[in-house]
Amino acid sequence: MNRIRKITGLGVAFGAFLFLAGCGSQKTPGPETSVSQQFETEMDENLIAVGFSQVGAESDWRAANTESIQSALTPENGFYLIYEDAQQKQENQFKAIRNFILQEVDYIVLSPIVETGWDTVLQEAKDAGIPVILVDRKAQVDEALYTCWIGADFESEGRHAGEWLEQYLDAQGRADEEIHIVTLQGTLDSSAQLGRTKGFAGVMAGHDNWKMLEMRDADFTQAKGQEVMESLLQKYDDIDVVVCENDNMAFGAVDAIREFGGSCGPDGEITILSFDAVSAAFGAMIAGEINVSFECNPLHGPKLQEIIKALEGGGAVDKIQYMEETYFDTSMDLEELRKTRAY
Ligand code: GYE
Repeated sequence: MNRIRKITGLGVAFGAFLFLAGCGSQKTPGPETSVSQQFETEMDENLIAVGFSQVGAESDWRAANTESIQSALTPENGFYLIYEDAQQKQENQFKAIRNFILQEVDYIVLSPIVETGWDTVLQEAKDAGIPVILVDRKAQVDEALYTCWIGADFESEGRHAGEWLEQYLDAQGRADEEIHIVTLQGTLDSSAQLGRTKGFAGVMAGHDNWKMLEMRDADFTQAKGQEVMESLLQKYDDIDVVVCENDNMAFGAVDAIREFGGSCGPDGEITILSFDAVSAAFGAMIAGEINVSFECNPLHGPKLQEIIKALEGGGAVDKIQYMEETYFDTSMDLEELRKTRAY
């Protein structure tokens, strides 16, 4: 593949950056070599071009995920990364992928916002001979349309949440009490939403006394989490448990409960279960606002780097690769644990 031709357009943009950076340090490119030519020369020799279509910037988890990938796929590590933020819209991801194909990148990395609707665009990437690596969320397509996927086992996260609640209620002597639950769901049809909902429902099926009052989409954002929780509090006066399918929605739910004059967390009336275990969730647990957060590891960068290097060397990679995960609750030494966390 010709790495000079494919990034010519980008070379101009990057060249402009070099030029500005050069101005700051009093270095300007010589008249005989344009900045874009300098960039092209560098690309030709060393760098693997990767187009990365990210979902958006909806949560702390997403920010940590973007940061991890951007700091792994650097020129120092042998990569030229083209990052596209889809702002939570699948159409923007389609556009980004088609642009990556036009630019003839070496690899496409895609975090699919939802699971469905990818057949056509991924077939286009395949026809162009560009390997696609799925990160974080899955796409329901023929396996031949992507090289591999890395991410979390969302269903097991949901199951662990259900099992945690079982033990928690048991320890409080509430195992046989009628328990009223609401769920703030993540973006509907996203892998994290589907898996967490399914895993929790599996445990719920074994408890006739657990009643799911309502499940509502709050799109993984704090603002939506707050708004949806407000309306649930107006509708039901007997909520015992809120399952928040990510930490940011949990932060919104806590705000709504407080504004409503209610209380939550280990010493409050409403038990809050959450997912991700980002740094701010440790803060919320330490402050006694939420009870537990199930870890979802966003640090995909190093693994992605390893996979691409293996593929470049002609090696095979596992089709499905899960990240290791655990959970954290208020019975633990969260101050100490927080110090060991990278996000
Ligand atoms: O839990 C949430 C983010 O797909 C695992 O997306 C990811 C989820 C994560 O917005 O915070």
